[in-house]
Amino acid sequence: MTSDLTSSSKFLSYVLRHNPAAIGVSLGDGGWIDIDALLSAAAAHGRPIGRDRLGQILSAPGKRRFETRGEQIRAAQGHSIPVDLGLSPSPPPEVLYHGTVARFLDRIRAEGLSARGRTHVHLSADVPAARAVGSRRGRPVVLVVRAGAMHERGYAFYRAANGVWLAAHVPAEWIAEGIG
Ligand code: HQG
Repeated sequence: MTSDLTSSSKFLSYVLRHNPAAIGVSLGDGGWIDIDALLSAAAAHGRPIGRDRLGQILSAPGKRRFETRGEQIRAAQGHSIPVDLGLSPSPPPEVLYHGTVARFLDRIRAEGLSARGRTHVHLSADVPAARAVGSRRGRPVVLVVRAGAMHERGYAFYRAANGVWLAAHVPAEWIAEGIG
């Protein structure tokens, strides 16, 4: 993405995941909002994003951060505000990965993975994706989560529209190992 597109995408992520009130809008059930209402409010707050640019953001390769439904849009995952995405539990692959950094490992080994500021723990289906998440904070460490076994024990997993896996919590005993 160009830096312009990235900047608009980050702004929309911020509004739709964390702070719709920043531009005076609120999200409906499931975190959806009318695209026109969103773009007008963004423009009124000095962040004009045209339909063309939104289309480029939506179709950009890589992580699909937003999903649309008719004339509505929402963040596919990553919320810190309470949004019920309405996802059904789904059987996960045998293993999922979580990208983090070394300084969090002691606490993660003690407490497991917690959602921290977000509504869910975020898990990736492949190592490169997890490594990319971890590298936002420094040298990445990828943890292997025994998702299949967890699921058999009754833990719920959800797959967001963009393929990110979500869980409420991953107790430490289900974290198998770290890949440096
Ligand atoms: C860590 C991005 C101490 C956890 C990504 C992570 C993702 C603990 C940080 C999405 C812990 C939370 C989410 C514990 C977890 N003690 N630290 N018990 N449990 N942590 O940003 O997974 O690119 O809320 O390892 O791609 O990093 O912005 O979660 O380092 O999908 O679209 O606490 O955000 O999406 O950090 O990232 P975050 P995350 P975008």
